[in-house]
Amino acid sequence: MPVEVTDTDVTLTRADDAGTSVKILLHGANILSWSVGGAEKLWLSSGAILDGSKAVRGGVPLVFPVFGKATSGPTSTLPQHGFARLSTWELLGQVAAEPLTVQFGLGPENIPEALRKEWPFDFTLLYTVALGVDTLETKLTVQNSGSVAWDFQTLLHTYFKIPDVDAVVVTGLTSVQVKDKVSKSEYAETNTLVTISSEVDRVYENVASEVTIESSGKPIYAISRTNLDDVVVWNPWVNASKNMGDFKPEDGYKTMLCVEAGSVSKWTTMAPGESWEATETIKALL
Ligand code: TA6
Repeated sequence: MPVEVTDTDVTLTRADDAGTSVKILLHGANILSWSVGGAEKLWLSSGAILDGSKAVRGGVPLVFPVFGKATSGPTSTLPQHGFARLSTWELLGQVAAEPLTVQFGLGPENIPEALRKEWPFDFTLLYTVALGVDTLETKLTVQNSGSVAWDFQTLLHTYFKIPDVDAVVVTGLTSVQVKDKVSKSEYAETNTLVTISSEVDRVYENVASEVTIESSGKPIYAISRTNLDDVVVWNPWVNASKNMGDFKPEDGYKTMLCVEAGSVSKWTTMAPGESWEATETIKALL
């Protein structure tokens, strides 16, 4: 069965490519697993809460309408990273056979009432997930279906599974302006190969190049984006991992790296009736 649907999740399986599948939880439209030829490409905490009571620790959480925590404005009373990952999305159906593609939708009626009250705007989100032979393509369409303008940020908070954090580098970020949340500083990235040897929490702004993740000198993921100009790189390392109850195993930081495509360094304003679209395509190279 190319598309299997349960009460809580949807699984796409490529009939002609053994072991190539993607599983999406309806809660948050959170991709939980992406396997290529039997090899898992995403990191999911073994302590992840999947019952809809909390954001999922791992896979690809979807951040909307705010990245992080705003200190002012209509999103300032929303939880960190907004409500999209805290809401149950609707499966709208299969929309293509090759690549094997399904679409999910979210509107005001789908989000928890308490959060709807905090952000009372009319909107529609359409989230499309396409499984290729060795690619995972996601597309987010944001629509203002109301009569007043509102602003948003969005990001795909992808937890990549990596062999060894000590052997990983990220390329494509040279000379990019950085907002570093660990050192609380701003600077231009001077390294051609960004390595991870402590807690990293950086927003790379306006990244023009394709970004790749390499392990032991070999590219393992290539990330291409449209309309997602920023890239967040996050690894919680030892202490922050310990401080997250759902981050398991505690040394899981050694085999994960978040490289997150987003539009977060500025706010995008949506006029009534306006539609906005962004895509991310991840290619597994090994
Ligand atoms: O994307 C990086 C980040 O903003 C970090 O600052 C850290 O908070 C991470 O997201 C996880 O956030 P969460 O709300 O999922 O615990």
